[in-house]
Formats: sequence, C-alpha cells, structure tokens
Amino acid sequence: MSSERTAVERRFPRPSVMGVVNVTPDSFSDGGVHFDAGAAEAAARRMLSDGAALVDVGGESTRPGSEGVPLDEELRRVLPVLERLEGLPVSIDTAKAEVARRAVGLGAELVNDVTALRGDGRMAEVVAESGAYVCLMHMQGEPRTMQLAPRYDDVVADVASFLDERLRFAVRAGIPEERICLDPGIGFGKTTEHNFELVRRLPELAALGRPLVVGFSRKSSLGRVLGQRGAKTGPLSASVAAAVSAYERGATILRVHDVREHVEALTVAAAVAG
Ligand code: HH2
Repeated sequence: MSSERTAVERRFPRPSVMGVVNVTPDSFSDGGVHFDAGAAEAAARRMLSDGAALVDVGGESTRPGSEGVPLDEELRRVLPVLERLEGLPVSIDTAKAEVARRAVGLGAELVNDVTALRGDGRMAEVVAESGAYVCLMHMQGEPRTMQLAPRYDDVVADVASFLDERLRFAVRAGIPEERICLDPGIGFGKTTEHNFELVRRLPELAALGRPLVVGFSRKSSLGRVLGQRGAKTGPLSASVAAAVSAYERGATILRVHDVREHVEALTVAAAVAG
C-alpha cells in the first residue's frame, strides 16, 4: 500500500479545503454542534458536497486550556463517525497512535497530528506502516498552557527549524517525504502578532519543500485584530481573508469550518493567480 500513494501535492492540489468536523463537546468555536455521530456525518457529507477535498474528524479539543481526553472516550467519539464516512476522503485529527491506527483501518487517508509525532511514541510507526499521509504541526508548549506566554526569538525561523527537524524525524522513521505536509500551527502557543507574521512570511516555510496546511478559521486572533479584545473566536469574513492570504503566500490545504464560503473565495483567488 505504502508505495501506491501519490504525493500529497498531487492528491491535494493547491488550493484544497479541509473541512473541520469536531466530534467534541468543547471545541473553541463549534463545541457540541457535531457531538452526535449522525450530526457529524451529515456535516461531513455537506462539507464534501460543498467542495471540501477532505474532512478532518477529531474527538479531542486542543483549544487553549484544554486537558485532553482518555483513549477510550476519543475512540467512542470518532469511530462511529469514521464508520459512517467509509469510502469518503477523511483525515483523523489525533495525537494518539491507537486512534490513528483504527481510523486508517476505516479508510482515513491522512493523520493530522498537532504534536508532530511527539505525543505518542508509536505514532510514527503507525503512520509509516499504514501508508497514510501525515500533517506535522508546530505547537509551542501544550494546549493546557500554550497561550500563557508564547515567546520566540524569530517566530518564523523557530517554526521553520522545528518543522524541518520533525520532517527529518518522520523520514528517518520510514515515512516517505512525499506523504508529509507541514503546518505552522496558527494559535498553538502564539500571540496575534505571531500568527499574522507566520502567514505574512509563509514563503519561508514553503521553502522547506513540503505542502503547507494552514488553519486560521475562526481563531481568536481574527476577532482581536478587528478590535474585539478578549475575543475567543473570529468571524467568517475574517477567516476567508486569512485563508486567501495564506493561499497567495503558498499554502496548499486550508483547514476551515465554513467550507462553501472558503471554496468560493479560494476558487476566485486561484482564477486570479492563473
Ligand atoms: N487547529 C485546530 C485543531 N487541529 N490541526 C492542524 N493541522 N492545524 C490547525 O491549525 C488546527 C488543527 C483547532 O481548531 P478546532 O479543531 O476547530 O478546535 P478544537 O481544537 O477546540 O477542537
């Protein structure tokens, strides 16, 4: 199976939209909305018919301050949804190797690991053996504490060197480079200024040579830049602007909650880019 997978960038050409399906009671922008397996399935199917290239199913919130959920609870949340979506393009948003293993067994094509293979010692092996694609994301600290005091010498240089190191680690663990994409981790241990600087200087991350995933959708920095101090989320209009800006600076996969609006905006941006 492993050698049959085409490169990430051929499977998901620029721009591709990844729709977010949070099967959680507590996600930062849509906690509880898709907590029921039937509601999650319906949302995923709607996202795919609205033009998403794949849907990202997750059973554990990583919002600032969150504690994480036990393995059996995460499996209880995501497996029924993955079963209902078998045969459709799905990624699994998890840091747990066992969740990834079961998800790939049910057809998940991509493992979206916000810990970049650092959270579970078995994750690299599960990805390598399964032949799945993997997204390696940057995070400073851990969700419980990451927003307390994010600090960098140069946020873009620090994120680039982290992603480069994780890319090499993944390749050493037997995951072919063409199956790997990278993500700066908007909002994961970053201030509003850090998040915007990462998008502004995205070409420096694209220079690592792997497709970039960017997830700015609804994140609080969007509300804050609009003058809403203490915002927990940002509006759709701002999410679309951030996604288009990221695309224009080299992002390949845009991870979003509101698929139709992003697909429309990105289609126009791609037409302009020619
Ligand atoms: N953001 C979130 C979760 N997973 N994965 C990647 N690769 N990139 C991201 O930016 C990213 C991610 C947070 O958003 P959401 O899933 O809506 O919220 P929560 O973690 O509260 O469930």
